[in-house]
Amino acid sequence: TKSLRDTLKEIIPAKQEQLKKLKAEHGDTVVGEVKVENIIGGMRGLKAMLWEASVLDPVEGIRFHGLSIPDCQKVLPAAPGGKEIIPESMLWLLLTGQVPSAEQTLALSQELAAKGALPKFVEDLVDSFPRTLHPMTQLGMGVAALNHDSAFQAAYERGMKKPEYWVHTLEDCIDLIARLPALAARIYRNVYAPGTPLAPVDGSLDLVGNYANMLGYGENHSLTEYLRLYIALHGDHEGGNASAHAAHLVGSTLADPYLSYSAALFALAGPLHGLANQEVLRWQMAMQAELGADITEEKIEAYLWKTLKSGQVVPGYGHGVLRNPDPRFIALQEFCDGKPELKASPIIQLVNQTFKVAPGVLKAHGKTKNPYPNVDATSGCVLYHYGLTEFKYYTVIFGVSRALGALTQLVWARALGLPLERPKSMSMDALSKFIADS
Ligand code: CMX
Repeated sequence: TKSLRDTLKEIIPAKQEQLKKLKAEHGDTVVGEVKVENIIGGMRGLKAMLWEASVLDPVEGIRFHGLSIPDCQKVLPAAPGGKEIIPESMLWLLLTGQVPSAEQTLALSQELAAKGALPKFVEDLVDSFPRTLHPMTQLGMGVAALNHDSAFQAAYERGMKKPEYWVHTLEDCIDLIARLPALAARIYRNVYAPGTPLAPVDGSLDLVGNYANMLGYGENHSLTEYLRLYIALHGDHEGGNASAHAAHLVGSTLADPYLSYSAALFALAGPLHGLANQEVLRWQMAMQAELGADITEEKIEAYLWKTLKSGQVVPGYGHGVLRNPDPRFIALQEFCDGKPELKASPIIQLVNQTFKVAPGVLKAHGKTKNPYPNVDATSGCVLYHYGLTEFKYYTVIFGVSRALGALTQLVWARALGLPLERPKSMSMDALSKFIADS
């Protein structure tokens, strides 16, 4: 059976050819127009980036190399003894566009486990952080420090040739993905259970099996399966979202994958992006506390209006691109529906009840372009049900996941020789002058 590296070696020339042809034959084809509202509106909707692994349709949601989430759930291999997609099979799909066999997935799990231990100086660095430093800050700093061992950077200093770029980038990306669970679990231990033992990476476990084990939840098969699905599903959401775009921008300077991905993590740490799942839980719990035991849809509706009238957003609802309920939200809801203890959980029931009411309220409110839930509307609440109640840590789990897509793109950016990103900016005066002159 073919290895990941051989598979990539085989498919890269055709992709390079495709890009060459696009550039030579269609370089001046017009794809869209740039309006003033795009320039002042966060470039929303502008088609201006190349991103290979996934495409987000506003109505259907994300597709990974053309496969929808339900398609992936049908064809991507699970962990031995599990049912849910795992990050290894998702990573293989993202990188190659091909569905790996169970054997290929297992080989990747074994390679990641073999490379999963942290260098001692990174352990010491993370152990030196104050417990009060936000876990996302710790994760970003830990990832940046891992560039000490960057194969890309070392090869660049030696003077490697361009066709070699992707080879060393891939090695860094694999090493980084392998080390994320040990880094993220160490941060969890240090912040929430200092002084307690931390399991070493176990060569017989898959990536998330190890992560759950190091977090201290190795015995909880149901939570481990949830984390496998969660981390696989959050892996990529096309290129324009803030974390993926940050990695792409920094990577375009030929900064190594560790530095590029640490930039992505700091974007993910913002409340409008990855921090939202933490915000959702805080908000749903405040709702639960205020509404008491007998929660009706009328009471939820009144609470939603109160949130909106106080000038806050409804966390977990709305999206920069999506215009339908997020299929990742639906997949996580279905995971809960299949487990009686999750179905009976008060916090999951509250998420479901809110889902029945919130779209109507947001439509009546009339501001958001998408009145439906995004994945964050439920993801943190499920973690809470499982006893993983440390809100501030949730974005770290998202950060372990987003590496799959952001790092895949770095490999492809190097294989395709994509250039430094450098859009043109304009001042308001320059814009006004342009409008007056045109
Ligand atoms: N509740 C109330 N108002 C909302 C809203 C919500 N959930 N979502 C959007 N709006 C408002 C916006 O604040 C904006 O108002 P102003 O015109 O006063 O500035 C208006 O509706 C139009 O916004 P939009 O074009 O629909 O949405 P954006 O693309 O600007 O923003 C997002 C998208 C996700 C930041 C926004 O919907 C939001 O703040 N949602 C709540 C936070 C959240 O769930 N974030 C997680 C997103 C998923 C992720 O990236 O991880």
